[in-house]
Amino acid sequence: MAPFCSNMTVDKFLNQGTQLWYDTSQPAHSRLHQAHVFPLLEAGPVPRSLRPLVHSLRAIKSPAEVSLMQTAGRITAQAFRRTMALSQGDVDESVLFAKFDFENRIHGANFLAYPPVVAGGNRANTLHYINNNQIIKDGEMVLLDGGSEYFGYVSDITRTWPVNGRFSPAQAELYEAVLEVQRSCLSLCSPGVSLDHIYSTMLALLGRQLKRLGILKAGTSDADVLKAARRYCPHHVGHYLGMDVHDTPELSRSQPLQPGMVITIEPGLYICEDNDQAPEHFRGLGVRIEDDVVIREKGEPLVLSCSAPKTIADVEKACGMG
Ligand SMILES: [Mn+2]
Repeated sequence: MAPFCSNMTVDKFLNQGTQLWYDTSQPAHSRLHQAHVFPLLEAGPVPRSLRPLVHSLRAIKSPAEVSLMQTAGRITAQAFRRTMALSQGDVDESVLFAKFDFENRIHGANFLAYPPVVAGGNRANTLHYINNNQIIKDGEMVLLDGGSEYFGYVSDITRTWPVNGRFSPAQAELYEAVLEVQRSCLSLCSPGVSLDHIYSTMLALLGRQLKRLGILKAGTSDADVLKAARRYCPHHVGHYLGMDVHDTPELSRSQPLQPGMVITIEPGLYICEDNDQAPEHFRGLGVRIEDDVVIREKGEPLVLSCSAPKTIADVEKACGMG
């Protein structure tokens, strides 16, 4: 600290044309910043934050990092399987929450990566619902968005399933629609494609499904279909994943994906129970399916969450294991 603090040293340092790296927007020590650093910086050139550079380094995972994320994904996928097996008609969200937490930890996760969403019935339509304390009725679905942390790296997976173990025809129809879109989005996960591009594809595909399901009228204009898709899925298709759940936020989602990046793919359709535009049998249903994906140089992306049941047959089978 001492030599750096003298004005002379700073001037000399800056006169050499050296770039000063310092994060003025988020200083590590605010009192030190106020008292000592800020006065020195006022006169000098604008320092640059290292944050964007660190984020672009963090975005590309080494094989060792991928392997930690693979373990996080495997543990959480297994926790989904066991939580599905426990579900039954009329089950408390808190029971599924506790089971999911237990299964992650008992299989080696350090802790849950974030407060999970355990949303039964119409509560699935509240995006960040984390009360997780209501009864899920027989015949309703539960949306569980949860992830674990494994030695600094996280998973972030969502599955939606009927608590009584059998999809009703309407639930199955909506679920298949989201699953089809999710699969198409997964197939786009390759180098050179951006998250924003996958997002616009998702909106177009969801729009087509909304028409097919009769939620939108056949003659709806393309512009209105897109608008409706944004309304029925009011979140992005995914985000970068790594040490944080919403990792490297400095990194734009419009930049092309590169091998070694890890992202989530999580389309959803949410139809509130008070939506009188939608056919009655879909009201109160909300479905999201989320996987964690490693971008690879060639071929298929590596899906870290692939062992979490996803097809209707696999989900119903997992629910029947209890
Ligand atoms: Mn996510």
